[in-house]
Amino acid sequence: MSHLRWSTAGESHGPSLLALLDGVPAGLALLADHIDRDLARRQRGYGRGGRMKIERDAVAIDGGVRGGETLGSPIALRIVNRDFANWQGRMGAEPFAATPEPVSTPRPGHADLPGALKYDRADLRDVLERASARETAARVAAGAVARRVLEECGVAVRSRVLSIGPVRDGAEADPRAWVPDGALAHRVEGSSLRVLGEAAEEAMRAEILAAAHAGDTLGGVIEVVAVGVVPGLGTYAQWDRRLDGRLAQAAMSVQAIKAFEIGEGWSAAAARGSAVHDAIAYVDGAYARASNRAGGLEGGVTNGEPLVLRAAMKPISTLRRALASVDVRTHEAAPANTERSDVCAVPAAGVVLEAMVCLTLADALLEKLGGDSMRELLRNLDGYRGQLAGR
Ligand code: EPS
Repeated sequence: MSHLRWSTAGESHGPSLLALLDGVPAGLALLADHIDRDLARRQRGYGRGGRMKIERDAVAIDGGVRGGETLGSPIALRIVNRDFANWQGRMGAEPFAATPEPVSTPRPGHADLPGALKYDRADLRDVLERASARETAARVAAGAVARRVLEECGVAVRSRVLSIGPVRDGAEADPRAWVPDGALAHRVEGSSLRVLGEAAEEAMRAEILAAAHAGDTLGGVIEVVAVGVVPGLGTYAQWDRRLDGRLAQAAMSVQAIKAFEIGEGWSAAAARGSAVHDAIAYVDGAYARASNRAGGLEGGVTNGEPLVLRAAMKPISTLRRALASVDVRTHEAAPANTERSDVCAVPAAGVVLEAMVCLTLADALLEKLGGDSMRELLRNLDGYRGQLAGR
């Protein structure tokens, strides 16, 4: 069972989005501002649509925190959807005075059709409101709490965009050089697309503009890095406790993520073992690796090297120049529904992936070290570090 349990609720144009987190130790300094910072990071990025001009995501902490410190009780987070005001009579829990015009032409690639079949809904809005990536705001809020736990334990999690459509950022960066707070991290945070290379950023912006003019959308690849992770999180002892599998589920559960790799992942499959595995040395009383092609995980267990994870996002499935579809009322051919949407949300997905990695790592850390309070968790971490020092 997870040590950090959490879930979200809420529809994209409903009154609010909610997150409930259970298992956060008591005594963690936590302010709404810690959470709002990540909510703001998620809203930025060149290529977002009109909705982000409406929303100004800010959290209300409705439970589990008193006077700026967590209590050890469930933490309840709420983000108001400002757009709800524009959806009166069409969204909300009360019966409607007049039946809203239904959405009846499913978008290829979205949950519209399979969701309507599964839940027996005639109006596809009943599906798309929850399947929408608006839900990721609640994940990011929950992830910001997990990030606070990790920060106290010396772990930093960051992301950068590696490619948008066919445009790749060739800038190489050792995770230790840009995480947590070096000049490179500032460059990524200041970039309109969360990329390192400035030339690549220009080319990516041009690509997004061209896709927008064509009524089309773009995906891309994101790298997430975690530094300061102790060895020994996760275990090879049982399949569902392996940290590689847990990270893969966390990443793959993010809307529009279609592929995931750890370390060299895909390219390792084409190389020989001698060029893939990271030779082990012992330097100044500690184990050391000259390379980190494993991405910080061996046997489903962290090995003390930075975690290096990559995820691929498909192009958003709401296209202004709609793809062919079928009206579910008549079965006649009809262009797919065209909700207002983003052209490219890859930078935002990077912030969401950070949140998912924070939640997964905080869970694994609490599994390893326990702790009802932060004092207990940090004492246990210290003890474990002491134990490792002699090895
Ligand atoms: C989304 C559609 C758009 C995006 C939305 C995700 O929303 P709307 O239909 O209201 O314009 O803006 O993303 C967000 C609202 C967000 O906060 O990220 C979709 O269909 O997934």
